Amino acid sequence: RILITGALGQIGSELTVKLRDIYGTDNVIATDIRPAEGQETGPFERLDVSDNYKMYEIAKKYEVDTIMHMAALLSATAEARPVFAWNLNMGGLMNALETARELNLQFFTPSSIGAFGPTTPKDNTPQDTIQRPTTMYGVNKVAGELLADYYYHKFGVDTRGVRFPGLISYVTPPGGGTTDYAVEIYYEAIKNGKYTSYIDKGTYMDMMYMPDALNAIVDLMEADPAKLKHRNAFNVTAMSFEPEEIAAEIKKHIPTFEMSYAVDPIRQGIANSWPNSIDATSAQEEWGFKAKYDLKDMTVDMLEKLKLKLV
Ligand code: VAH
Repeated sequence: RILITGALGQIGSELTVKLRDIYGTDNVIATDIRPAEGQETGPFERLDVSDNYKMYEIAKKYEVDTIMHMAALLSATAEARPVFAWNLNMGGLMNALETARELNLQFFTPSSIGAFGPTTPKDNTPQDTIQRPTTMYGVNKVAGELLADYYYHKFGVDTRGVRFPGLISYVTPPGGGTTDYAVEIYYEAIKNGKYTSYIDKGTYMDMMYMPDALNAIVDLMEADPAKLKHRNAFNVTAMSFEPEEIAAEIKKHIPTFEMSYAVDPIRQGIANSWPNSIDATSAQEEWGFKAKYDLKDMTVDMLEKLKLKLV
């Protein structure tokens, strides 16, 4: 059985559905600080990840063997509320790791390309390299990677993680991220035929379509541990693009689509501190990571699904 924190979030909401398809509805316990409000499609519990006692109780009650800790504040929100972000992101992670240690659970939590900073090599960023991020989110992600590795080496907890790029999905929009423009642009293209980007043209960032992200989590968690040279966390990516390129891809389907720019200095500053493209060789070699969707395929699917959802 699997316990998911942040199950109503951008990744958590789709991860819950995916895992229930694979392992059975009653074997996936969804939890979130927010009420499910009738979205329940299986076991659901209210959980604020700052409450380590309740987290332990839920894990024990359902006799889970795995915890997937997805609850966190994303980069822009964390930058606006750094102390709150530290307390929630690190406090929640520590509680999840302690629950995994006490109950001997397998453990997953995502890191991010945000774990890299301005002094990290920007192109084809290696798996093992300098990590001195200049955002609170990045500090949380680097500390989180080190803490999860510590729990593996010190206590033998089977911790695993990936550094996700910007994730694009049509189900649950992200909240408070820097890469959210690459999700918003599809919604706006369908609804209004135009989009004003807060990220400037020429700003390359790694991205991935949600189906590939979900497959990566399942593949990593099911991988043979003997083959893992790394644990927290693997670089994974599917594509790298800048706003003009995603706009051009949308224009192939909506020729009248108009792109404009109103750069947000805060989120542009965060984006500038991140890599242009990262190298996913370790994930490919150690557990067979492979992304299926590129910008072309993702755009076809996003526009098709959003047309059904929005009109
Ligand atoms: C964010 N979507 O923008 C998240 C992610 C790599 C980006 O960490 O903060």
